[in-house]
Amino acid sequence: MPDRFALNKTDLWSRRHLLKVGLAGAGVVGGAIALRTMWQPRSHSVHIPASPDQATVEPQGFTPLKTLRQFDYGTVTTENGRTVREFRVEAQTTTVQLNSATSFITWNLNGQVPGPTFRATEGDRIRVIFYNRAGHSHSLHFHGVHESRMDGIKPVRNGSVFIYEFDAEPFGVHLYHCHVAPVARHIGKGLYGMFIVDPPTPRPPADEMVLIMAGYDVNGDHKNELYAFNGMPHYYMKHPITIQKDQLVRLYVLNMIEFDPVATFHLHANLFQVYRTGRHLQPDDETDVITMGTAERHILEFSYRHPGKFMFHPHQDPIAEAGCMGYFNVVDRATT
Ligand SMILES: [Cu+2]
Repeated sequence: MPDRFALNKTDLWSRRHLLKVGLAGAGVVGGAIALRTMWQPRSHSVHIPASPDQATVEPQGFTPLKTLRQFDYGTVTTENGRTVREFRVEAQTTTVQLNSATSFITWNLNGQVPGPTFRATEGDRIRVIFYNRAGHSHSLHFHGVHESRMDGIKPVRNGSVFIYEFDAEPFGVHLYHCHVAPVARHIGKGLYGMFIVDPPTPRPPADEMVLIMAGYDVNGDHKNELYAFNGMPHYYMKHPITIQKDQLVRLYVLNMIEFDPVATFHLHANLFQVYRTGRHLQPDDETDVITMGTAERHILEFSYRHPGKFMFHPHQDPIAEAGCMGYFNVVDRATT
């Protein structure tokens, strides 16, 4: 991207400034035809059981439930007959209380760790307007296929904007993260998220959810002292994820743990179909433990025959016991 897109203004979101850099005509600020589709559920034919636990908002200001079932489809416009999805994200610095004894300064997108789950269909044009207000240089490096200048390895200075634009390809489960060195530190402080590219023919309806595993090095010793699914240690132990008996669950799972070479994902009392990197429409494997290196991700599909509470966690048990562990609460529809 040319340097003219690197700005140093405080009101960069204003239409006036976007016009100045010549982006309004390209649909950057949207228009009458723009359709905001943030947080839409993927399918209306799926029953998501209500759960009193899931209404809980953690006092520290962000909640893992935002990551679990919310997908950001961007602001949709059509340019030259083609779907363009525009996402606006702001890098911020936010202090989060990870537990009663540990507060932690995160670097994050839009005040949430993990960042929003961007979602598109293969072939869409993606435009990510990245405004860095976090106080340090950061960047957004997307996995997937794109040209070199969109690869996100060039730091974006604090107070500047960079616009990443590329095609959503290939379909599958991808991710994005800051690529400023030391990368483990920038990821460990929260600058990462999932990027889902749906196949042109959608997958069958399912209760879709995102679980991202990550670690927190809270004392700077290059080891993780705490771990979490979707940002908050032990959250889904205290707030089990309610799911419907006999209904297909489609889990988009990502290992974003730095410093530990691998983590597994294990599901209790069940097996799941594995779609490696989400790259195929037929499962590659069926198991109950899958091993993932850092940045590996898959689609896992399963349903439960029996009601009750069932754990999920990495089988590296110290990782699980330091916060990366949770429950599914399987309920009959009649009881919800
Ligand atoms: Cu960074």
